[in-house]
Amino acid sequence: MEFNTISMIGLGYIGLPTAAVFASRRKQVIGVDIDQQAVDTINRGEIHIVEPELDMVVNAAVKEGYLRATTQPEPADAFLVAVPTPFHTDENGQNHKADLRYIKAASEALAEQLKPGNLVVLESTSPVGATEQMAEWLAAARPDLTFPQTHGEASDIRIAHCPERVLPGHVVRELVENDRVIGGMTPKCAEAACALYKIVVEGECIPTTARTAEMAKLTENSFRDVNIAFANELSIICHELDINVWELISLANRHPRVNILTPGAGVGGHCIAVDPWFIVDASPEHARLIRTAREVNDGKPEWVLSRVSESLEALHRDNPNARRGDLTVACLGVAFKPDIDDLRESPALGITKKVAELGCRVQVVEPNIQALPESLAQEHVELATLDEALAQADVVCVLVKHKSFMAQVDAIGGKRVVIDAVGLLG
Ligand code: SAJ
Repeated sequence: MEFNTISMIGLGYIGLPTAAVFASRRKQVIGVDIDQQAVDTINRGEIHIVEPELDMVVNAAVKEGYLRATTQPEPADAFLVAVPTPFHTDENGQNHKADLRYIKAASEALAEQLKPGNLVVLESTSPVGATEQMAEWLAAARPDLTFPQTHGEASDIRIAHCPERVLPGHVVRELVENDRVIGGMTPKCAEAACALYKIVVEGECIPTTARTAEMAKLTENSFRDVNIAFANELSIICHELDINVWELISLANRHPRVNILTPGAGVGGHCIAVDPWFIVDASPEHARLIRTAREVNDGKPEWVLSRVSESLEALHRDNPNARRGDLTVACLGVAFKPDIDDLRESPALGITKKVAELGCRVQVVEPNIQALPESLAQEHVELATLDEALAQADVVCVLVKHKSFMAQVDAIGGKRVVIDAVGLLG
């Protein structure tokens, strides 16, 4: 199977880097996105997302004529789908269900361009069965073609799932270096997808079934979530028992078979806090540990907030005449993890908003942004430098372990009331 033209449907955090990396291997890549602004930006050789090194790769690919973006799919040898798969909950915040509407829309849009011999790969993190569902949508749109679910190895169209597994901040490197799990709807589908990814992947391409590949991705992120939940739970227990959890973890990790992750302000981003729910939804009775881990991690910001409230109460007890608005809390970090500017689904941002609701003045120190997000646009909340915040704050709350904070550990640790959610002070 020859892949000269590759179409990437969805040009977001995964789709754009993937498209650019294929283009850097001198393949003709047609990127497709419904967002006209993103399309225009890319066609100028620029990028609309923040990811180290990506601007250079996209710029070169566009300038050399290998990458072009458009809003409508065009014919290609292979179509890769990297669109969002969010979940929705009921009115009580329960019953997390995967929302496949973007996969459906992408399938319907690309189906018009399919021709015999084409390969379609779903990259979006998806619940088990989503690839088969995508195949059904494609087949419904193109009754003139045959698909693996009805014609097996003899089908006109090959279909596979190859979940993305790159870490934001290291996407360009990990896209090339990481191993890829490649789940075909049939062995020939997997073989075709392996041949496609080998154009760019230096890691191993390991064939399996589509359902196993879907579950593998969910498992990776759930494994991480469960282990972070263990660390977060330990941090709460240790606080109750007056034990330094950071020392405890570093001691326990000296055991050759123990490797505890790092407690924090909660689990943010679009992946680890979402994907485990796909497993819980598929097997609610049996996914007990995975569900509990989600609940533990989702509960952590509330616990950090309760410590801020307690500190403010204690300050009021010491100084009964002080009004709430006289007290200042410095929130250090609002990104969803260290050294990025991404505030999406950030527990630190959520905590900061709630601290602001306590009525105190809030100084937000986030060296990776230039202006406060809309959700913090209030009179008593301001973006400050670390020095300004340390000079004024009554309570310092460390929510993200940015490198620039680590350089100022002594100054931060010197403050009287410090709530350290991330172990900056050790
Ligand atoms: N976190 C902790 N303690 C830790 C590690 C992380 O509290 O010890 C928090 C972070 O602060 C952050 C969240 O967890 O809020 C997630 O951060 P992360 O860096 O662990 O992961 P993501 O969400 O940026 O990317 C993950 C990665 N998955 C795994 O490491 C198994 C990445 O490889 C996936 O491609 C990505 O999800 C995805 O797209 O699914």
